[in-house]
Amino acid sequence: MLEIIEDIELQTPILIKLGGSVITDKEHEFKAKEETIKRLADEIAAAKVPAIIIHGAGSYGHGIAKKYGLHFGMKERTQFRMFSFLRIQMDELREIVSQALFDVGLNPFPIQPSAIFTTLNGQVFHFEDHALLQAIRMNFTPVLHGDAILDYRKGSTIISGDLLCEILAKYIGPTKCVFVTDVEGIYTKDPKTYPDAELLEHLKISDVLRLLKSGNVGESKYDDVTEGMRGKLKKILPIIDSGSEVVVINGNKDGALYNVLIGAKERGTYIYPK
Ligand code: ATP
Ligand code: IP8
Repeated sequence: MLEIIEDIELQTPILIKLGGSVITDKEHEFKAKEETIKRLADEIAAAKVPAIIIHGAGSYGHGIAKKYGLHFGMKERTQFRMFSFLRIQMDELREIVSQALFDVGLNPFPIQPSAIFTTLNGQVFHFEDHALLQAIRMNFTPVLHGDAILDYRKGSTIISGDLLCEILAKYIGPTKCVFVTDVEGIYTKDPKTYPDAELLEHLKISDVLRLLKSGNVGESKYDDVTEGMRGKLKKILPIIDSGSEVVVINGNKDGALYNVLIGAKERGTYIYPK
């Protein structure tokens, strides 16, 4: 008879959101940036911290979701077909990320979010958490991602990796949540459009609320059904509320993720609970 492993002390993992803007080429549909993914995997392994990896969709998901309105729901035959197609693409991207983590010696536990979450009118209705919790207890590195989800009322919805960070932060209470994107953090306005935009290195909740009101934090220029950096900021508020520190950094910069994971100095936006 096997001993049941369920009473191991839970080591609080750090949540790492690998943005679709870093791990995929947003100029070309279904193109992963495999070298960047390998380097980020290397940095995660080198930091030797327990982590949950949540990745975005980038060019594997936002284009199809937008074209077929899968974030609004499903009524037509083509949409059902495209829902399946999008799900397969996300499985493929998750496999690339998981394989990279495996190759650097970690033990990834890939999880398909659409198999453990359902929604009702876009709100999470059901979350089957047992395998995820057990994977954390057993020191696996869970890998989840933004996904196309079955919705009891609308047929389908899209949940972002950022929303998964919010849900898991409330659930697990990580000390830190790191958002890895293609810019160095949150700026006074979109740095890709405005060269005079300034990086905001330290933010409090009141600053985040002010930024959201200002309308200066938006989407990238590419297809995006989850509100881009603005959507991220909205999810960051409840994450901060749950007591976790939030950091936004540039994943295209060598060593930035490693530095943040080990608590070394790194350029980025730091948002604190107090
Ligand atoms: P995905 O949603 O595919 O996972 P991601 O999480 O990596 O992607 P995006 O949603 O692409 O990130 O958001 C990052 C983009 O947000 C940047 O490339 C930038 O152009 C845009 N952006 C808009 N406003 C701001 C701002 N005020 N500060 C920083 N970035 C901004
Ligand atoms: O890239 C979106 O997740 P995100 C998921 O984290 C899909 O916003 C399938 C578009």
